[in-house]
Amino acid sequence: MTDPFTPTPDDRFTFGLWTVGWPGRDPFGDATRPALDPVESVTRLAELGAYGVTFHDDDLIPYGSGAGAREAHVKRFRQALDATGLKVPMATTNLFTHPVFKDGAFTANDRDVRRYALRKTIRNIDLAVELGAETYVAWGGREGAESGAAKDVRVALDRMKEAFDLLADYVLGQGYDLRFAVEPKPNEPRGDILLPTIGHALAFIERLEHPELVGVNPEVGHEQMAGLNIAHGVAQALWAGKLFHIDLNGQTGIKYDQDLRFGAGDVRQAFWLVDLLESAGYRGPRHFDFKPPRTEDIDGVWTSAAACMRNYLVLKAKAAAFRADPEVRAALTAARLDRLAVPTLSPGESVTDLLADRSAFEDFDVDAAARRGMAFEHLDQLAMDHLLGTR
Ligand code: 3MF
Ligand code: MG
Ligand code: MG
Repeated sequence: MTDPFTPTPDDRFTFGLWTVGWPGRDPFGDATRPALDPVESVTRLAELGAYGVTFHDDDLIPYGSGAGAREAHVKRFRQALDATGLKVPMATTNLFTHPVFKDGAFTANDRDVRRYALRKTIRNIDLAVELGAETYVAWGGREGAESGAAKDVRVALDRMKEAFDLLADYVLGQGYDLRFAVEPKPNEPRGDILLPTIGHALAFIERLEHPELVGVNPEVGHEQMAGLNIAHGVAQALWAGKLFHIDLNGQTGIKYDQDLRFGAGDVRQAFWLVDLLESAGYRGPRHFDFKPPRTEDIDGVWTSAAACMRNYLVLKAKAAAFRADPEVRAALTAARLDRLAVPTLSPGESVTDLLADRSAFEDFDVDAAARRGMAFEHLDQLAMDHLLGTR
C-alpha cells in the first residue's frame, strides 16, 4: 500500500535554500554541518516530493561574488531546476547578515545604507523574475532597535513606506508580474523589530501607494513568539485578501526563535492553521522556513524536511476527517456557528428599525440568553480526538 502522506508537487510544498542549508551555526556554537550546495538541495528536495525552492540572493550567490562567479552560480542552479522540474515561486533579499545592516536596511539611520539596501533588493528582484518568482518576500529582521531614542519609529515608517513605494514603482515600470509579501516578526535579531505582527503589517500596507501589490508572509513561529494565535492572524490576512505567502514551522511558546519543523511546535495551532488554509482554499505555496536542529547530520536534515511535508499532509487529512464527521457537524450547529454567519441586521433594516425593535432590548431576556451554554468543549474535544487519533 502506498503511504497516503507521501508528498507530490501538487501539494505545493516549498523550502528556502537557507533552511536545509543551515549549517547549525548559532550565537553560542560553530557550525555542526558542512555547507550544502544549492544544487544538492534542489536535487534532494525534488526527490522528497517538493514543488519548489526559494532563496535569498546570498544563499545562491555568495556575498561579494564577481560578475563571472555570479553567472556561474545562477547557471548551475537553473540547470538543477530544469533537470528536476522544481519551481522558484518566491525569492527574497538578505538584508541582515552583513555588518553594514547592523542598524537596518530600508530604515537604517544612515541614508547611504538605505540606498545600498534598495539597490541590493532591486538586483535580486531582477533575478527572481528571471527565475519565475511571483512573490518577493521582505523580512526586515534588522529594522528596529534595542533602545528607545535610537530609532524614531514614525520617521522610520516613513522610510519603510518610501522603500516599498519605490520597489512597487520599479516592478510596475519593468512590467513584472510580481507581488511583495511583508514578513512580520516581533524580535530577534533586533530587540524590537518594526512591523512586529501580522496586524501591524496589514495596517502599514494600507498606507502605501500601491497596497494592491503588497501582502503578508506570516510565519507560524513569529506570531507564537509574541504569544499570538497564528490561525487567527492568518484568518485576518485571508479576510483582508492579503495572504500572499506563508512560512510554516514550529515554536513552543514565548521564547527564542526555535524554527522547529512544521508540526513539532504547538500541534493544536498547527492543526487549526492547516484546517484554515485548506478550508479557505489558499492556493499559494506551503513554504517551510525551519531549521533542522544542529544535533542532526545531513541525513537528519532530510528526515526533518520530509517530516515538515508529512506533518502537513497528516494534519490536512485529520482536518478533513474532522470537518466530514457527522458528530462534528452536529456539534458545530449546537455551538451556533451557523448563526454567526447570519448578518446582525436583516436585509434593508436600518439603525432606526433596530432602535424600534423592542425584542432587541426592552423585551430581550438578558438572563435567559446569559444562561445558554455554548457547547464549545464538546466541539473542541471532538477536534482533540481527531488530532490524537482516537476518533
Ligand atoms: C527569520 C526568517 C527569515 C525570513 C526570510 C525571508 C531567514 O526568522 O523567518 O529567514 O523568512 O528572510 O523570507
Ligand atoms: Mg523565521
Ligand atoms: Mg520566515
